[in-house]
Amino acid sequence: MIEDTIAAISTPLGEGGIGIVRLSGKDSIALVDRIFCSPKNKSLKDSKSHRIIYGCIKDPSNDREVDEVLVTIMRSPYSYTREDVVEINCHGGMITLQKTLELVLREGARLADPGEFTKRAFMNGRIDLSQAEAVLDLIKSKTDESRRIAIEQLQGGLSEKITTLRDRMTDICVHLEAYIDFPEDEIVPASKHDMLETMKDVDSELQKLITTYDEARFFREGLSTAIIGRPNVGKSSLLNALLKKDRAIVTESPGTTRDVIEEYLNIKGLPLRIMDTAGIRDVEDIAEKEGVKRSLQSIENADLVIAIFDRSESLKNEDFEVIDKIKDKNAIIALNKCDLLPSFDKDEIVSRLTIYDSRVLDISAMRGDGIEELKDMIFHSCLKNWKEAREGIVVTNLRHKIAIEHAQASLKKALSALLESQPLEIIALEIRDSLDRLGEIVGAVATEDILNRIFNEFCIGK
Ligand SMILES: Nc1nc2c(ncn2[C@@H]2O[C@H](COP(=O)(O)OP(=O)(O)OP(=O)(O)O)[C@@H](O)[C@H]2O)c(=O)[nH]1
Ligand SMILES: [Mg+2]
Repeated sequence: MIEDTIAAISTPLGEGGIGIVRLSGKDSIALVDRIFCSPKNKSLKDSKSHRIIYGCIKDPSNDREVDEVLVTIMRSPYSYTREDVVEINCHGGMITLQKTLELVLREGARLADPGEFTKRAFMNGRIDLSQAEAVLDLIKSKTDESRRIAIEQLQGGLSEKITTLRDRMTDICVHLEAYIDFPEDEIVPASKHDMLETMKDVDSELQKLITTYDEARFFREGLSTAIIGRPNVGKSSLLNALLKKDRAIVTESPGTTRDVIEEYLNIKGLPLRIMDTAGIRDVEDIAEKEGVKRSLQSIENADLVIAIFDRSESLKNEDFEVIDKIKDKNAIIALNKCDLLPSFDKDEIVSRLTIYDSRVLDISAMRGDGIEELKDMIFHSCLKNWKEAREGIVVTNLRHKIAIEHAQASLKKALSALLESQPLEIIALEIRDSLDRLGEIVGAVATEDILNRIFNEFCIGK
């Protein structure tokens, strides 16, 4: 049983129509009662759950009104945290909210830590750990697709999947332990066969979950994409064409862009963090040199590189340098200025790379030709398995992926131990380990350290 009552401002800082001070804990109703008064002197304590009561917040030290409010009470266990929750809907100004929070703290509430409301929902068993993390994903989602994945996880999609897999492994464990307890019994071939089949099947289910991660991560964190090329090929023009606005400076003189320019773009729900960079060439100018250095860094860190070449001029040494830099990167080749006469064959580039023809296209950043095709290409270049993945459960969280990988590694060890007829104790040990790893995802096995790391990412008031 958690003893103290917590409080925080749950709405964003700044001005708004309303702002909410939220409390959770066993004293929250009595506590707000001491600073609240309704026109008919109705006390919150006597109000039914899930009602909204009109009144005002008063400072008991001087009996002055602080704000006119609506108070919602949600009694345990039917609340976000499963504790008594009170939400005070104030006018949405910083001072009224802060003053109300101050009074609540003065009356005995403690300021909530980041994510503490959600942590209580977890501690009190309303949601498991993966669902708590989904709350954060939902708040942070940047596109409709990332929102969809988060809400599915919040509703328990991943938890259910993990629980089913754990149940199947627990069955094996129980079976094995029965044999261990009666060492005179030989393991019957039929049951060994069944165990092997189950283990192989669980293994492939785990593998499927792991492969969904990379693609899903793009929806959550965004796909970082660098536009690169030698000076003057039209990198900034392409950025502007993709954004449909004049974001970056475009001029006819090479070396216009010096800094990396970063913008966000939404392609069919996929959030793209797109970077326009300085043209790559050997220069003496200090500022431009630094720009080139940053361009090269952005190639390193990008999930996808769009390499631009000016097709109206023959390829130059600097172009070959660009080709060299993207050799082992996930890349798309854009041959720009297709409104002009071409001066080289695209094979001159493709033959130097392992890229397929399907990753090369003609565009005109100036006229807008090929921009929609480029967007399609960006989407598909990173989401090869997405169509199948989105129909099932998707893993979006690195912590979950690592736990699944560990679980799979232990399961594989158990599998080969069983095949090699090693002692059953060893097999059982590995399966137990695998179970624990999966348990970390839902929080069945969770250390204080894991919990702190997760909830510290939340904002205060959630
Ligand atoms: N004809 C034609 N000209 C283009 C096209 N795209 C860009 N340009 C021109 O090419 C020149 C260079 O364009 P930028 O977008 O500044 O090129 P950049 O690659 O960003 O150049 P740096 O920032 O100097 O590296 C400008 O004069 C543009 O108008 C195109 O599709 N067709
Ligand atoms: Mg530029």
